[in-house]
Amino acid sequence: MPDVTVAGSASEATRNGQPQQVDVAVVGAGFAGLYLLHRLRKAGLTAVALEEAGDVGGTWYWNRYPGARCDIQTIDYSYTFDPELESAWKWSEKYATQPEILRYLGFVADRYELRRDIRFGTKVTAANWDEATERWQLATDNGAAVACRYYIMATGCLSAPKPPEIDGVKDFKGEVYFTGRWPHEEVKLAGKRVAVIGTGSSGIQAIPLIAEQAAQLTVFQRTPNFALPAHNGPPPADRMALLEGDRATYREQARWSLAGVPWPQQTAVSWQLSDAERRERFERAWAAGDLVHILTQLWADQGVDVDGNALVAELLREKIRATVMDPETAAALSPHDHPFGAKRPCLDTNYYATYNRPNVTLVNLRQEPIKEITASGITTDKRTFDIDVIVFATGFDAMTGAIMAVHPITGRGGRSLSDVWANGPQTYLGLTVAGFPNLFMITGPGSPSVLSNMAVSIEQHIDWVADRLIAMREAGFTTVEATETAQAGWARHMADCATLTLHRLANTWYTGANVPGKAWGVMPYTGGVGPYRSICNEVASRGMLGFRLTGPGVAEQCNDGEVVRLQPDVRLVLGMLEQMNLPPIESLGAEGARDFVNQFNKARPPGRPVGEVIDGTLQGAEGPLPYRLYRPATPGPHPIVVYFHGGGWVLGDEQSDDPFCRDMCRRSGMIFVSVGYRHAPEHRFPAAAEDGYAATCWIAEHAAELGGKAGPVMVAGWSAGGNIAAVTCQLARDRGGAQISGQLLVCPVTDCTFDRPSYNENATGYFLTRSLMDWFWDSYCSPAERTDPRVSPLRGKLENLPQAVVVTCEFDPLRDEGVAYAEALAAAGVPVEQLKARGHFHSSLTMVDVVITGVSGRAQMANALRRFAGLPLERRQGEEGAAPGLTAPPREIDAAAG
Ligand code: NA7
Repeated sequence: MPDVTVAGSASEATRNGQPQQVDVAVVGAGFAGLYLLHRLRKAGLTAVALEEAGDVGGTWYWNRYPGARCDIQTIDYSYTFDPELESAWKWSEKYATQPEILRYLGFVADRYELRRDIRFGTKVTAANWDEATERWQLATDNGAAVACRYYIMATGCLSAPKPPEIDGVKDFKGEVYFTGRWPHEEVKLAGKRVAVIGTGSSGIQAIPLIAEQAAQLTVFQRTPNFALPAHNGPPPADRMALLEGDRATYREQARWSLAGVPWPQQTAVSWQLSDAERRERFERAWAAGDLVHILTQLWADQGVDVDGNALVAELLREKIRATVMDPETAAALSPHDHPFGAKRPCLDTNYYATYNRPNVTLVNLRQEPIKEITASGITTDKRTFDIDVIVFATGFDAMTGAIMAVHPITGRGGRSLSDVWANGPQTYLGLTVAGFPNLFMITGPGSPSVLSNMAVSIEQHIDWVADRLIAMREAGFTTVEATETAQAGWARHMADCATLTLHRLANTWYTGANVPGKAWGVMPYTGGVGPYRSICNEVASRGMLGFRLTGPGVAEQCNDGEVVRLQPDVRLVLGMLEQMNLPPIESLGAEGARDFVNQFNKARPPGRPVGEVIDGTLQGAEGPLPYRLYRPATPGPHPIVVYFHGGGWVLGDEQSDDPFCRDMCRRSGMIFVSVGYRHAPEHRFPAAAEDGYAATCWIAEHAAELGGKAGPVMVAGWSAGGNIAAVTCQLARDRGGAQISGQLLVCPVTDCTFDRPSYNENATGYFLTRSLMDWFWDSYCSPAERTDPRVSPLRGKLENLPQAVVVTCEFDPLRDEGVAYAEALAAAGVPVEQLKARGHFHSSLTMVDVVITGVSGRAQMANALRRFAGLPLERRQGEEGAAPGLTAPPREIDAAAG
């Protein structure tokens, strides 16, 4: 397709030397720029797109290297805004080639006559916010400047190629190509000695085709990547049937899915499946040749848990070993330094088999880094390669490069975006930046973008922005700007989401680690497309939460705040509970409530395997009580933790916190004995407290019989169980009973008053409600009994109690009484550690394998128990955050070249 030259729209302005005046200026005419023009035009806004290339296409204009294809199935990687467009275009392949995608974008540009508003061959060289006129002033390298109300970066995430950072590139006398800037003319490689540097998606797509042409191909690999055969061909019949069966539903499901492609949510976790079942699922995914499938459909823990992920990674490495004949080459091609999916996996056609060709050599830069590029070739630490052509497939300054590095953007008060982002990109929703009014980014850092089907994310972003501009026009607003509060909240939410996934455990372009000196951080939004969409909708429905809006003659509007304060998985859990529209538990009566809890618990993921689980009977205060013992798989004897389950003294039993007990047993390496104490209303105060104390004495006396270490025990409990654990410590001290070396109190009930702020702030909406607590108290105690320290331990004597860890959750009615107890213990001279779980609710830390962001909290609790028992602390990869919500620190990327 011949390139189009500068469109006519700027010519008049150019002639009279005036800036071109438009409502909206857009940078880029790729997937995003084209749809923007269409949407803005439909909204009655004047717009111009400024595009450096000679035609539409964006990334698909530049990336013309051999083998370039999309890696999301093309039926999904398409516009969906117009059903007629969908029926007017048929993709010929499952993964279309670059020329076909470019033809598609040209077809769209023609169909909606978009080219008339695009100035091709035009680069923006500077963008300044003019406070006086409240417009962006853009300088360009071709034709008129532009003045616009709104400035929208539709620059893509992978459009600023990264310099090769290898000494001597300029000295090389042969041909040099970059995959991201491939020539339009045919590149002849036949009979030549070709080097490819880089084995990301571009390298992996190009290498097999280059190998077929070149006399000799040498691949210089720094980090091996996981690749999956694309099994290209016509669009698969099963996916086509799904799409064509009900196109509207299919598209809608994509919009609310996690990755922007409709696949069901997996519920089975890896340890529930046998080796054969896992292999069967894996082989099905391997045969499907689909990244979203293999990344989401194997088992539920593959993307969030290092152990669940390691199982996939090993199956993939097995495939590499089975394909590549030379074991040394196979080993070099096998990734070991990152979880599968943490770095963008690739789709390939004959990639691994290419290394069986006699004309292909793999150079492992981890073993022999490139020293320099010379006039005639490439020299490593060990050898010299004579080369005619070098292909750099070295990637991009991703996500921020195209926005920040391409031209200076100066916002309010003369602040430049590069300064504001010097320590990493800061955005609100990935769409806007505080201090840069009326500036929007499509798929910017902080948006699901590259972790999603871009086509779906682009349409969502653009629809949201266009709808906001229309609403502002109707209300008379002319400026919109994110607040610092909202932006800081988004950064926190981004970090919380990143804790949930394994992306933080790899050095990749997602984290900026591929560009020397770039600030480290997970740049795309990892919370998923559907949750992101609902958050954007919430921002709009809550009066543009986190934005300041101004306009002539209208009062300023600023509904400041953070849109998501809950941990992302807590938000999902609470959202699901809300949708279930459950009756208040307290309205069910004790029996009804117990049935409900049993049913509810049946639906949760099972606990993980431990060494042994034994059910038995112990002696309580007034008779036998059941217990369940969890023993670690490691050799004993182990220290013993006496555990009291939650349930408001009314609900639950020795099995009801099963996943939590298993998890804590595994993490701490200790025996957990969960006690089935008596319940109210059948057994009212002080039955539960007395049982707690009696059970602890019995367990301490029978430690050896139970296979535990003789000596002091520890006590732990959640909610009302935390109350029993705290009370047990006071009784043991006063009555000279069991020796207790430490107490772990998770969201404990410590006092009978409801007047602390958390009881009002979190009275409803966070599962444990104020009225449920009211019912629990009424069931267990008369008003006169409530101040007794055996149920309100905060009112007891606190000196000389065992050291403690008190865990509280931000969105829990019990938060403040937990904090009060910790503070009172400290004031009484008891060594106490407080763990405050930000963004969590009452059940967060016990909902194992549901609230994944609770992992680091449980890791810290287990370490506290180990400290109580005098054992060394444990560190597991990916769980070392200092508090729930913290991301792991970056690791150094090895310098393998230059
Ligand atoms: P990627 O995925 O960033 O890959 C770039 C590759 O180049 C990767 O293997 C890098 O190794 C390697 N590289 C980069 N710099 C050097 C130097 N200096 N020396 C040696 N090797 C180097 O970019 P792609 O274009 O392949 O793919 C980008 C995305 O486009 C892709 O994920 C799809 O979404 C589409 P490293 O891993 O950094 O050690």
